[in-house]
Order: sequence, then structure tokens, then C-alpha cells
Amino acid sequence: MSDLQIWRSALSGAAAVLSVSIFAGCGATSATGSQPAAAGKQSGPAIAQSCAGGLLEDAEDGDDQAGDNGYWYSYVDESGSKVEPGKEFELASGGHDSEGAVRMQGSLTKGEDVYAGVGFGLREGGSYDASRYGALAFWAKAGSPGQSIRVKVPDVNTAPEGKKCSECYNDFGVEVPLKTEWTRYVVPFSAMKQESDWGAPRPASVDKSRLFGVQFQVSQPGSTFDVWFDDIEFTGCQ
Ligand SMILES: [Ca+2]
Repeated sequence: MSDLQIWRSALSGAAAVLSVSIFAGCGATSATGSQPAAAGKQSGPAIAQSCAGGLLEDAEDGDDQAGDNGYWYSYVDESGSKVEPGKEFELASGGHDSEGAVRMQGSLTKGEDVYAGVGFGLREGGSYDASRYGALAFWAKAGSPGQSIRVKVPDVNTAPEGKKCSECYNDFGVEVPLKTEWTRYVVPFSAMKQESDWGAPRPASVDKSRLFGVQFQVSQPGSTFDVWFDDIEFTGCQ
């Protein structure tokens, strides 16, 4: 199954897939919160709706703190792969209809377990309750065709901070093929899965009431990557 097929199937139907293209480029990021998803029944467009207070990071204040949340960081395997920004996390100039964004660049070595990523924490010293939201949305673009990222949300069962995992870091997420122009992507929590065949525990679904952060990760061996992120938000208020 290709990444694109995973994305399509994970979005639970053609309507949700359609919403991605409908919302792409239409500037639907203004926070209104006026059309929350119907309780217990989320359609694609409904989960794409921005929510008042849902914006996590627009990368406009020039610092390495994600909005009022935790600080940005990068991480990389110990196989020789490289990622920028490094320990000094600086934002990039040129965002989605704005001045600033997060840009992740680097290269992965050839090997079985290579990866690099960027992410930020949601709450210092604790977890964040995202129960009232239906999805994570963000704008992204790739510097060249054919790149994809795995967007994932460390939660109480997969993050070491949750004190539950014996084999951590297999966070719930979705692989997203990226376009080379700024595009908005909407990832329902219900579409997020763990990677197969590793990690403990392996619960049925993400625990969105106890999230620790948001991460964007690449893992294709032998690849170079150049990906941008902006306007990261929780959407689909319930
Ligand atoms: Ca921005």
C-alpha cells in the first residue's frame, strides 16, 4: 500500500480526502469556531474547521517556543543522519502567507532504523487534554517532489513522560505525502495509527485527552529532506 493510499484510507472515506483538497489554498485558517462538528459524527469539512483557541503555532514571534506551548526541538538517529535546526532551534523566514515558519532540512543515512524529526511539547510538566478537538491540521510544503512526513502525537501510552510505555516512541500518527506548494493538511485523530510490529503498549487508539506533543518525522533511508511547517492547530471542535 502506498503512502498516498494509506493517507486516503486513513481519512475514512472520499469526503475527508476531498476536504483536504477543498481546504488546500482557500485560506481556511481563520479561527471562527462557529461551525463545530456535529457531536459524534465528524465529516471531513467539519473536522477541518478552525477552532477558537486551537492554534498551536504560527511561527511569527521569532522565538523557539511554539505559541504558548513548549519549545521546539529536533531529534535524529545515531546512525549518522543529519538534521537542521540543531540544538539552537531557529525559525525560518517565509511562511504560509506570513513571515515565519519551521523548516527542517537534512539527510538520512542508509540503514534499517533511520529517522529525523522536529517537534514541540504541549504543556510543561504534564499532558494536554485535546478531547474537544477532532483533528490536527497544519500547513506544509516540501522543497522538492516526492517527500513525505509522518505527523504524530506522543501520548500517555507512547511517550516516556506518560510512564506507561516499556517500548516507547511508537506514537500514533499518519504518513502524509507533501506537495511542493503550501498546502493545508487535516489529520483526524481517528486516522492516527501506530507503526506496525513494535512498541508497547499498543492500545486501540490515541489518547487525545493526554497528549504530550506534536512531531513531524522523516524516515526514508538514504533520502534528503527539506520540509516546511506553519499554522499548526487543533481543529474540529466538539
Ligand atoms: Ca507563519
